[in-house]
Amino acid sequence: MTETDLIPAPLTARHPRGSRALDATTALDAGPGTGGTARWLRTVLGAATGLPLPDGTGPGAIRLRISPETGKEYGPEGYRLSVTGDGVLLDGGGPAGLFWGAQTLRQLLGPDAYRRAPLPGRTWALPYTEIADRPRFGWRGLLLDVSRHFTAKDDVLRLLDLMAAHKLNVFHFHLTDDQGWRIEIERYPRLTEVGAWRARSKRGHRASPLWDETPHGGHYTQDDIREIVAHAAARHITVVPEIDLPGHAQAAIAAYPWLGNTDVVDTAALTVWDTWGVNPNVLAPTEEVLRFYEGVLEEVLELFPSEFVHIGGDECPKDQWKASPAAQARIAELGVGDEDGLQSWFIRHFDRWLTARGRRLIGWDEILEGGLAEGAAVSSWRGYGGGIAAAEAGHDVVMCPEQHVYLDHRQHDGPDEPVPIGFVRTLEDVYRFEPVPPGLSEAAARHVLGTQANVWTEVLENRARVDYQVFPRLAAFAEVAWSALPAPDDRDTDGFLRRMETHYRRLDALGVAYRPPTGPAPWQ
Ligand code: TNX
Repeated sequence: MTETDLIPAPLTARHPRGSRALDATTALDAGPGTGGTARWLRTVLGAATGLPLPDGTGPGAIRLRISPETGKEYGPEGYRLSVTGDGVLLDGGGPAGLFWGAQTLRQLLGPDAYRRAPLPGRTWALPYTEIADRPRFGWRGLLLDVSRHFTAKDDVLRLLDLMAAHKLNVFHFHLTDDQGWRIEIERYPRLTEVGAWRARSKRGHRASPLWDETPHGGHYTQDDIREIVAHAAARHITVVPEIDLPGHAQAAIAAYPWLGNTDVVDTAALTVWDTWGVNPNVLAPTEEVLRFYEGVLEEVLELFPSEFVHIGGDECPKDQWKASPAAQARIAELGVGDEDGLQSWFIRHFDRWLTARGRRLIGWDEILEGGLAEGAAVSSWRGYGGGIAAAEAGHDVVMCPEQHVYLDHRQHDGPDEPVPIGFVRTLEDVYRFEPVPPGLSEAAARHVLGTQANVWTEVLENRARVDYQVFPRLAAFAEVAWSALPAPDDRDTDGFLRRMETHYRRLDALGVAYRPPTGPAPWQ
């Protein structure tokens, strides 16, 4: 085990023999534009090491710089880190690159640098290092579904810290679904008063359909959201909010029954859904529904500065629209042909609406049905197919095929796996995931913004279970998203697993309840 077992692996790294001690006199020499990373180093590394890292210059200081030369060569997210007998220089291509470099510096200090208080008598040293690094993809994402099971705000903030430690930079926040609406919308208070609660809980443990009569729910106030977005921004993570429509909307319909297809279902009798699966209760295709969601999105845009806004678009069964005279009349009136056209009409509307406000729409690959809206980007989840079609048509895509990077799916085929759902994807499988499928034309490959791991929480009812499913696989995913790995068959899986031995010690220090390589403990 050695501190130089970096994950994700940097582009180039050399470690000459020797190391440089850090102590209470070690200063931070923070050049222009480096204040954010200096603050992070003092707070987070300061807590772990007990080192005050005062302001100062001189040969003993850790120099933080933003340099145009590094930016030119390695991009704004790239960095160079040099630790020699002469000093420590961390040089970012931009503020983000500098911050990712600080993550590498933390790894080099050893697993104890991930604790929240210093161990007595512990001394600190950085191994001599020459690193140049940059990410392969600009979109290195993680989706968390906070609808199926609510995640407390503190746990969201912790997950953002864990993402930063793995150099991931997009947090896809799945805020609404049939089973719960999780974001306060001031003009529609019932969305959270009613839509954030369901009467029963379904426990995911060992995927048994075990119900209890405990109400489940919770939501984030707008101030909670501001805090989450700011915490993410300080870690160079963009939060992409998702407001799912026109399917996955039963929580909203339960709060405001007129949003549903009232001519075919008694939507006033609907409650927040307490079952998993694809829900038949979808939005009615009316102007009033569009206005309602514009109102929601106006507040969402105020809270989230991200370029992309996710509007879902997945798994919208068309049966109610087929049965509804009102929906059929709309199809005729709008001249959209059929139910797929109606779905596409929803998405196109919000594509134009977001574009007019300087934002971009992203949706699940079902938004290809009935024709892709002009400016839309696609999250390709049902395999690569949707992403390939969209990229070849010149649309940006994020590759997150469920067969490879759905972290709610089981990570072993053993009988004692606590969450035995979906495809079996081991740590090694995730390490061999390739976001850009072979055969994609060069022009289309440029539209692959990156990749994303998705954590759906139907069967993940608490933090321990989320930790178990997400880790250690997120470490493999992070390396796939960041590092310049060869084609899957040529990847050094053994070398990665060897480096993981050090990484497990980091996760231990962080208190992450990952799946142990030896398999689940009986209580898991
Ligand atoms: C499919 S991914 C879904 C989610 C589920 C997930 C479970 C997607 C766009 N839709 O609603 O939670 O499978 O793995």
